Amino acid sequence: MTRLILILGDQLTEEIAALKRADKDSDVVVMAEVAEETDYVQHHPKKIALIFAAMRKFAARLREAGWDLRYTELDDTGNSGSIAGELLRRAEETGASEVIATEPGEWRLIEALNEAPLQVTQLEDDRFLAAHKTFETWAKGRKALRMEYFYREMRRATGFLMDGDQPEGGEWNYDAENRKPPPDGVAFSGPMQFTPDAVTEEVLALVEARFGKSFGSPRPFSFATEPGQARRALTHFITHALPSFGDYQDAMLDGNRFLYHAGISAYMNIGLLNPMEVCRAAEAAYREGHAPLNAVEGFIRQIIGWREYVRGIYFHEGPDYPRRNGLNHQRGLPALYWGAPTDMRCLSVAVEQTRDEAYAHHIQRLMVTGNFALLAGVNPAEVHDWYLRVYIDAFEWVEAPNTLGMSQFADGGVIASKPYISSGNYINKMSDYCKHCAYDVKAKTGKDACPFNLLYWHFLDRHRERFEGNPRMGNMYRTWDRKDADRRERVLTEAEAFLARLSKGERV
Ligand code: FAD
Ligand code: DLZ
Ligand code: SF4
Repeated sequence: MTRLILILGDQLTEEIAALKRADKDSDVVVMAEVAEETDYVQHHPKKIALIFAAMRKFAARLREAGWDLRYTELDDTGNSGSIAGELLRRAEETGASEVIATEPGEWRLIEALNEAPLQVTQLEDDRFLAAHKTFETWAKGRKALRMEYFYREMRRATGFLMDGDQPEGGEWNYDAENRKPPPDGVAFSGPMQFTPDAVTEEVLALVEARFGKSFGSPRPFSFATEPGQARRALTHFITHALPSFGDYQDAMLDGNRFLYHAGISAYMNIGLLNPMEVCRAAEAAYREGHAPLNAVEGFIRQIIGWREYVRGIYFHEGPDYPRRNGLNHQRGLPALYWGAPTDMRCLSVAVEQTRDEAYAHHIQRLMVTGNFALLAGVNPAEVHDWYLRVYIDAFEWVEAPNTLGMSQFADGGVIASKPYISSGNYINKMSDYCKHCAYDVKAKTGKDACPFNLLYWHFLDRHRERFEGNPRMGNMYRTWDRKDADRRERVLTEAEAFLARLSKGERV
């Protein structure tokens, strides 16, 4: 009996669960470019181009390997516009009534598949190390679900950087060595770039025609669109950047968009790279003496720690997670997030490179765009929508916990034990943005005062009830309370004036 095997645009590997369960002689593989997926948020055009190009090439590889594969292009007549619709169409065409899928990474699509009038089995996505059951077992009975403890379990489970049952070098985490300010020069020219081939060019023309009005442009396009290229990009990173990844992980530079970051998140998220192979390559670099322990431990922690942990949280917390607003923030997203001119250099750099590259590295996302939105009290649903729209690697399972949990504290502290907030001082220490800024990072009040300095105290003051008792924040409140009353009043009044200008859409 023919069954349909569904492969989604972020499941592009021969190792995907549904395909491993399929029978080449009798089953039919279904892949579809559909408006429901391109339009549920207005994705960055580079993301759509990457997914379509990689989908088309994956489909070609499967056909070559002998699969009966039905592929719907976005412009095909008869395209029903949704994944469920395409499954129904292919079911009628082939006589199939059963679908084998791999569980999607967004509740929205899991629910759509559950509601489809077909018998759909959703298999667990075993590209991830922690199965749902593993995460639930770990989470059960814990008061707080902290990444660090989950990460140690993953280290033990994988054996990465283990020396028997002890962590390599005696410590689980070498972050204390990883907070160096930006270097004078960077000896890495960024992720490997690839010239688009005919398949990618065709997709780029389609994306330009259909999504030309979105934030950002599909061209120039230099991403890997097949596994061989993604592996070369990984090797390029391991060879040229991994040794310095740890030292400069938190640094930011005005003229350098990637520093020593890998630029491989999208490849892992859509199936071009397997996360375990990435970690194996990093560990080998350490064992061969090519990269130091602080760099390799930090890198592996991002993947088997943070990446697995945020996915665990997304599924553990349930479909309402993206709608949480624990601090009741209601401000609309400022226009500067869509490129409206701003005098704040850190924000203009982060937003400009986001538009150009569909990429910003972690500290830019967390401590510049995220920090500002949190301090300004922007509605987390709007912040979530922005992050899901603008980054090439954005899928809700990873984007929502990072945005709502880690960055906006909107989940009430499930992920973070305290909000990630900072004044301008932190940005000044970790970047060279302030040197080129119209504001003065040292000024605490007055017309030149860095807005982060005003908003930082405003945030603490307006959320005193919520955070004063937090043991990790007591010092901040003591510092605030030591300032004389006039000074506090002045900071708050200037912060209010700044927020009022922001709300009116004035240039800030
Ligand atoms: P590197 O800095 O080189 O790190 C290596 C790898 O570690 C990454 O490729 C990524 O797979 C993994 N990683 C690192 N940090 C995290 C993290 N916090 N969560 C999950 N994986 C991590 N990552 C996404 O993949 N998709 C998103 O939509 C996304 N949204 C984010 C939103 C916010 C507000 C924040 C603060 C972070 C977000 N991240 C997201 C995490 C992180 O910023 C990106 O994974 C990273 O910047 C990707 O660039 P890179 O490959 O150069 O990473
Ligand atoms: C992101 C995306 C886009 C833009 N387009 C498609 C598509 O046309 N067809 C498809 O199968 N997948 C696409 N995707 C990826 C899905 O949105 C993704 O599988 C879900 O968001 C779950 O992670
Ligand atoms: Fe950003 Fe303030 Fe520094 Fe300007 S002075 S770059 S606004 S932190």
